[in-house]
Amino acid sequence: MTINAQRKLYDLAGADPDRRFSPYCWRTRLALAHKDLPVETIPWRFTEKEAIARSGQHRVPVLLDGETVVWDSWTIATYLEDTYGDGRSLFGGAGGRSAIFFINNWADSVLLPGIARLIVVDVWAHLHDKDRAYFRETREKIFGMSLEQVCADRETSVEAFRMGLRPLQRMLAQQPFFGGSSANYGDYIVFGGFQWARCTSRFQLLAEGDPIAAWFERILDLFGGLARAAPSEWPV
Ligand SMILES: N[C@@H](CCC(=O)N[C@@H](CS)C(=O)NCC(=O)O)C(=O)O
Repeated sequence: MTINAQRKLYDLAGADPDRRFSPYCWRTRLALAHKDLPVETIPWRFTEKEAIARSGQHRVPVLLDGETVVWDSWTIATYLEDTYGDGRSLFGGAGGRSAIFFINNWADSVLLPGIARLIVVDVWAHLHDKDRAYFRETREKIFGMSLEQVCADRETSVEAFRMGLRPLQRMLAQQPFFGGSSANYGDYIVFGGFQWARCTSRFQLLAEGDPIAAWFERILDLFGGLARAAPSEWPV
């Protein structure tokens, strides 16, 4: 069921408006595709705060669904599940929703900060000129050092990052998706992190032969190759 054809998503972009790299926006784009809900994506830059001011906050994704304004990727996912309940389920029921909420929190507090430490300097390089000073200033404040320093030892620090991926590697060696035989919102949450890296950095996050890479390719192929079509820095 489609309640409104006027559906728009503010989606973070780099200097190239087609380079959409936000890990959170990818969660939402895949959730919309999973529900078979068409959307117009609007390229948005970090400093274009007034464009999303009606949401009352300053981050994307922001979804306009007719008159309804929804922000925060988890809130959007639950909104889509509850509003479009007759579409394919994102969570697979109440138990699935609770378990995937853990994945959401793990991704936000462990996976994304881990990836950020390996690629943040490359993310900066892809930004629109008008965003570069803002991004550098806000992120250097968070890290307490320059973006270049954050990534300086990445050839070494990637080993600890990869160790932290073991539960994911073990699971994906046994089953094709978080959702079992087909993808669910847990897959899209974690995928968003790796897609962020794919769209901005040539740094190799995964070791050769990692089962995560095969899973990532499977998600790239979903929905007619929606995510694969995004400009990428990874070898094809
Ligand atoms: N909890 C939010 C986080 C969204 C978020 O941090 N988005 C970033 C882009 S990846 C943003 O808009 N940042 C704006 C800024 O740093 O000013 C969600 O899940 O949607």
